[in-house]
Amino acid sequence: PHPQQLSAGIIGAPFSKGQSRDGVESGPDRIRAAGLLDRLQLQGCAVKDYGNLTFEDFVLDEPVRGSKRVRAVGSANQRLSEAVQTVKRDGHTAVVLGGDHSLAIGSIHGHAAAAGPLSVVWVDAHADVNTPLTSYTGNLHGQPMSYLLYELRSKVPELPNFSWMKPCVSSRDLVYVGLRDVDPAEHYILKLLGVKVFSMSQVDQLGVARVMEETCDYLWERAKKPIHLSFDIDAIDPSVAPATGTPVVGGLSYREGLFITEQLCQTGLLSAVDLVEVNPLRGQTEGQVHSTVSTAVDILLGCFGRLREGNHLLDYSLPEP
Ligand code: 6HN
Ligand code: MN
Ligand code: MN
Repeated sequence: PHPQQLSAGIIGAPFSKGQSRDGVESGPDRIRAAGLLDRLQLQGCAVKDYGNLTFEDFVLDEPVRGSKRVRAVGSANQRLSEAVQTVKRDGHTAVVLGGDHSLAIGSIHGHAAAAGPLSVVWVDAHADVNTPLTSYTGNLHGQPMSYLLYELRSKVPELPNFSWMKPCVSSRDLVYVGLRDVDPAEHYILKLLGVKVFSMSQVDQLGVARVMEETCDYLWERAKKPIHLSFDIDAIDPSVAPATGTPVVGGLSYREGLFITEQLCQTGLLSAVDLVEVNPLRGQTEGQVHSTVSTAVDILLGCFGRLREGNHLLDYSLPEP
């Protein structure tokens, strides 16, 4: 689709309690300050900014089965789910600016509640499919997919403030791209469920073009469903996107990252995007922060039709001499 046929509904989700590093809550404002809205509008895309969500504080939020700040994460994601449902019912492609990746719980839940069964493309260095019982860190941002997958329902204990949500994604409708730091239990789960994974090894072997071709073929084998792209900035190599909480060497290049968005946009099925884990406090220099934030902006512009070959508005006409 042409950018002028698209509209973005932007939700800021300044939430950081799915992990332990300060700073990721300033992601939404930094991404806006880098000109996201203006640049989307300049490429012809309609934009509505729904502002930043606010989240409930929990004074007593003791670990549950080793997982940290479960009540805060559950409550924040309930709010996010409702916000995403509103954006989808208003007819926009939803954009969730994180915040940490635990936000995918509410984002994907709300998207599915409004749009029905989804395909999920998860671009990340990590699989984020630990259950509360397998996590080494107790951080919820390493767990969201385990809450969302039907197939793991019986493996996830009941948690406070999570009773509003039910799994809504089938493991056959999930594709990972960019993995290179997967915990043993996560690897076991991915093999057990037969999840489609294009780790960095497959990106090296096939090239990003084949990876995206096979991603679409695989997702469309059964039906063309709306696509939810959950993009963790740490999928991109830390030489380009260092300002993030859990950087891992050997990641996607800037070009591979953009190519993924160009291809997904061209499907015409992209229905919601998360851009998470931008943490300005994790950059060692202002240059590192800038590089990370501007990569995040470019990824989002790619999701809304920006092409590296160039673009022009539909009603463009050459000036007459
Ligand atoms: N992220 N596998 C590790 C954990 O804590 O479970 C890392 C998770 C990283 C999560 O980057 O969104
Ligand atoms: Mn990650
Ligand atoms: Mn992640």
